[in-house]
Amino acid sequence: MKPMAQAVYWNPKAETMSRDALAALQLQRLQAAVKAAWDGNPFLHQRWNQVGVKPGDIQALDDLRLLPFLTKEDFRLGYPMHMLGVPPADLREMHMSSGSTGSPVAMLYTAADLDQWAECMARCYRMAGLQVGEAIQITPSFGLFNGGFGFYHGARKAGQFIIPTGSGNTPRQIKMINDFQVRGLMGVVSYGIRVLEVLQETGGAIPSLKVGIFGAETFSDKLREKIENGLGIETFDIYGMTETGGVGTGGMDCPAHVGLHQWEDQYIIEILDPITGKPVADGVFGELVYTSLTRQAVPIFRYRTSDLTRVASRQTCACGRTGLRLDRITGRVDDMLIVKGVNFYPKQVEQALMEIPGVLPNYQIVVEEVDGVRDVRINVEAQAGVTGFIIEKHLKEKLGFSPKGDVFAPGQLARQEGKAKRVFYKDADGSLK
Ligand code: DLL
Repeated sequence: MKPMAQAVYWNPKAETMSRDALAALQLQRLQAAVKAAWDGNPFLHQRWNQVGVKPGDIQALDDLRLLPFLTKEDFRLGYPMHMLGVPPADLREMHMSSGSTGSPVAMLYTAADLDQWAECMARCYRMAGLQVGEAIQITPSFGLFNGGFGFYHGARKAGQFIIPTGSGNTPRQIKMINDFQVRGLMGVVSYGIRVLEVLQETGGAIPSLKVGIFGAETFSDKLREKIENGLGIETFDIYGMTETGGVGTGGMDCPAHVGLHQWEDQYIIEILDPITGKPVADGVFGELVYTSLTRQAVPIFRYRTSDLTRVASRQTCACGRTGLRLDRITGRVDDMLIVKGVNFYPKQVEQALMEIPGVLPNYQIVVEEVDGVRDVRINVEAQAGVTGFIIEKHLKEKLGFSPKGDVFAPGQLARQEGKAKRVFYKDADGSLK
């Protein structure tokens, strides 16, 4: 018997639609979404009224630019339900992120919103080559963080065999992978590193695992290579955020690994100059801005993500998908560090560190003031033989400045559950914030 062909698309029509058809669908959905928000969303109605825009003004896709931006601050002020556009009785779930400042950002979902989220995620599962009935293990916590439930809702739709371990207890996670012949591991990037560390400590193996879908944090190509080689898997970079509706709503890379495929039938993507707010040309880095086309409870129009990327391509990909591809995320607009006149993002430090043989994936960037001048110290875990001098020399070559490098034995630097904190600020009393 001939083996059954692998399904590569979850929704072939939406994923391979011509760009002309896509643009027509986007305009039709945008006009309907603006009209629905004008009629049913008091927060957006008032905001648009203030700037004098009405639904009838949206005649072409470019007219989107008439609408004012939304920012994280709007979500913070809008907490808990001031941005709601449907009757509260229509709500079925919520998720929340606390962000670095601790002010909560809540996302509310109707049944249709949960289905839209699951649709985006189901596309990601097939794109990573996971087929009906294949086992996946979901390692983010099941709670307010959207990661656990987002992977879950999508996996229910896509028909995966779900092992919902949630976070923690890595030796048990490894046992479950082997016991249930898990093929796909879902998690935040740091969790991929954690599994690798524990396997290396214990000498264990996870031969059934073939795919890792990781996201929620930036990760350099070098770190990705270490995770892939160490675990013997192919990894996929999955993107999304609370405000767009959660993990997977911001797309993922396909097996060609040339950028994050966007779900343009669900969202309009803009890349803007973060300072002027004007569009930048394809290929130029800028701030990613999302408009949702199909979300009901808290639709977003021109939401400024603060994430930096650029349009990698609008051409049909080798995988046949037609949605535009974005570069993997470089960092956040507010993540850029300026030290001794040199600008850099934490991801660049990570890439440089991972190029040094013997340096392990757990590191800290500590910003401190020495005699009134801002300086940076890099703490890394490394195998014997790696010295502070080696770190300093390599970073000087790669980044153009020379931070102090402190080397720690494996396992000595603090670890967080969930997303890793990489950048710390040292207070006058020596404590790290
Ligand atoms: O982190 C959603 C998610 C969960 C994505 C699990 C992937 C896997 P938030 O907690 O709201 O949601 O954080 C969103 O995390 O604006 C980015 O700055 C960052 N981020 C998310 N995915 C990636 C990624 C989830 N693949 C914020 N690469 C976003 C880089 C990412 N940064």
